[in-house]
Amino acid sequence: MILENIKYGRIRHLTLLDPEKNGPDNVEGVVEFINRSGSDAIMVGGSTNTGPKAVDDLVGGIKRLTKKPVILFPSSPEAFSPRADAIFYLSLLNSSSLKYVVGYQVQSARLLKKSRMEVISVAYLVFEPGMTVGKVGGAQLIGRKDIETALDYAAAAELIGFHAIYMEAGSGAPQSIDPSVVKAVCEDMTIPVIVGGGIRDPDTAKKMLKSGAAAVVTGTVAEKDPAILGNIVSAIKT
Ligand code: 1GP
Repeated sequence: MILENIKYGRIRHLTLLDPEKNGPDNVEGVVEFINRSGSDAIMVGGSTNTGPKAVDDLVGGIKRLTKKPVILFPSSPEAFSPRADAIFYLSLLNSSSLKYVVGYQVQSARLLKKSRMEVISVAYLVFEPGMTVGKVGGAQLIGRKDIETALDYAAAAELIGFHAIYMEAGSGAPQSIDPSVVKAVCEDMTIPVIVGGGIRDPDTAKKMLKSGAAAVVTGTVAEKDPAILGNIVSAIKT
């Protein structure tokens, strides 16, 4: 079970691959780096609407190259592949658009119930600067140091019954969420907290885990500087 593995520290680092930038024909190099780095799982998704073919082709391509679990991180119900091991069933709690809070969940629920995929319900919280997901998702961005608002959302996520929380600053963010916010939220939570967006060096990644995050996500480093990916994963695991 992927959720259990996140909860009990067996999945501590996830690498995000965007189907818009990666396809079955060019993914070999990056998956080789992921395999070598020791990253524990691969998330497939992006902020822009990606069709099922691009997602399924990428999942299939990844599956041929690694045994690591593949988790869908969908921008819409279209971004689905039955070949993935699990899906982050996202509710963007701080979106001003009902579609991202619950509409997409309603559209995909029956299909997911029928599939044999592990469905992990995730309260998705987008912080400043938010980048593309902040804009596309209509997020009322939470300040990167705004502990009180983060605690409000996280407590609501726990009481509503989400399996996990994903707090992120947006892919490509120049700065991650402040570790003080991660610490305050994690101290108050019984469900695992995953952190991503703007994490580009081993020190920041380690700080997130020391602050109580169950796992961190990196995307941009795998595309821009795969060598750093190995350093980040090593730092997390020591
Ligand atoms: C986005 O956290 C991921 O959900 C990846 O962010 O590309 O900034 O690493 P980066």
